[in-house]
Amino acid sequence: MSNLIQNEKVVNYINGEWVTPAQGKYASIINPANGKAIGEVLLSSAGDVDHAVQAAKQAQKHWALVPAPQRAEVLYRVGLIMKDRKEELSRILTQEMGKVIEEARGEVQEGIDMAFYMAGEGRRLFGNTTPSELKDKFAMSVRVPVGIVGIITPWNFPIAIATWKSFPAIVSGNAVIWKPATETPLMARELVKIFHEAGLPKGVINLVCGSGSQVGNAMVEHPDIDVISFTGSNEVGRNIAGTCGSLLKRVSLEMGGKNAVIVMDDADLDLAVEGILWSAYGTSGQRCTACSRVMVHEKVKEQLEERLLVEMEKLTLGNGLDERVKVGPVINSQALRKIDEYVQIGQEEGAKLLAGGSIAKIDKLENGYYYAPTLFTDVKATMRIAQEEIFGPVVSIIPVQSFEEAIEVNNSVTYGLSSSIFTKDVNKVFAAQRDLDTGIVYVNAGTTGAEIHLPFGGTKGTGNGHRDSGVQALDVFTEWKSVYVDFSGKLQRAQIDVE
Ligand code: UN1
Repeated sequence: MSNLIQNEKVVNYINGEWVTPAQGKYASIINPANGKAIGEVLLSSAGDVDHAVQAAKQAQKHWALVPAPQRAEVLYRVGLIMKDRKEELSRILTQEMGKVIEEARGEVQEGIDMAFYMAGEGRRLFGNTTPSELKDKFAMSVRVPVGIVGIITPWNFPIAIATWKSFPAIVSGNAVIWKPATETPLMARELVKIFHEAGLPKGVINLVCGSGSQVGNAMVEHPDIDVISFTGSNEVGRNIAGTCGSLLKRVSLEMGGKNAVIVMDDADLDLAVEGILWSAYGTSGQRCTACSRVMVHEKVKEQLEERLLVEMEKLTLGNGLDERVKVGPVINSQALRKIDEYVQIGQEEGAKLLAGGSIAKIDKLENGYYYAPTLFTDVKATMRIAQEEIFGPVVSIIPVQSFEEAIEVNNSVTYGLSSSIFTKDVNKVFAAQRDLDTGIVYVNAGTTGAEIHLPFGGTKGTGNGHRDSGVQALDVFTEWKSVYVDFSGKLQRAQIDVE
């Protein structure tokens, strides 16, 4: 295999320059496929965040005055460079995060799509014109940038999620401070290098690497960061929301899911099996949208289980750089332990283990973090394995007796990101899309695979009402300004001079 990464050092990028402190602490970057260090990342402090914010404030004043179509051209060039470098970026992504190369290519493609989509937005950024109550008066509302945007991104989609947030922020005239996950700073560095090459003015994006407790907190608390956009765990998200609430700072949160596939008795079972496997074990179950529950009608339960088990045999586990591998490692040893703990919990709760259920050892890769794709059945909707986000390759089959019960079980969790139903009954299709309490609903497909030009996010504990990607992402990064132009030549008083 060529182009293997080693000895990389990721530092901060502030005001258009890579900043290497004379003294600084670093954390190792580990390839989860074999547990080997491939580089190190700077652990920054609150002072570094402030340095970046000062640079961003200067830059933003000018950037906001660049016409939006010109700002968009930078994103267009970003998209072209990403497209040229797609294979190289995908290989870095697999080595840093572990997802299989085919999925890494898919993730980079999401970023490319987002670049071209948001580049187009530079020629729209639509506002509204609205008739005034008064004669010879023009009324409109326009989007204006919020100012300084803080984005905090996770390791599971280190480039796609960063593009969902930074591209709309940048095209709408903001400057960005970006804290990537400490597990995946190499992808962040690559995206920043691409911005640089595409001609983004200095200070418009600033990368500050480090931990959530240092860098993340400093960003959330910084008085000059106007909005925080975060994707990550529910626990961290709630803390961020608390602080932002007390500071009256705008915050957009995306905090995972407990996503389910419903299989009705009239479903195409082969299709359902494919959909479940792809959404459950793809990315080793480490997508916010991953399928971790299957509500199957009892009439087809046994058939579905049999077919799932046959197909699960074919899921080769291993290093994602190998094109034949279907399931890669999980991110690190803590994740491996957490998944294993949940499997123990499931067994203690009385769920029946049909497949997997253990840490996998793979020849020559014994230090990688592999978990065997795991399937439980006869799970009750109230069990912890059916309620809590595991973020690993573990699926719970919950037998149900009716469509209504399936919907109820789907909606019984605290999360509301994605859901899916396999059925041929058009009435159930329309009822399900209405009644499933999630931000994303799929019919005759798994729970993963959201497209970037639609809003991404969910209900209940998944978020706080904002959306990533789609045109709706602009709402996170812009203020609405209402503008009234009176061309009557006299003072007209609204609500009073209306006769
Ligand atoms: C995530 O796991 O946070 O819909 C993002 C999907 C991908 C994005 C997932 N397009 O599965």
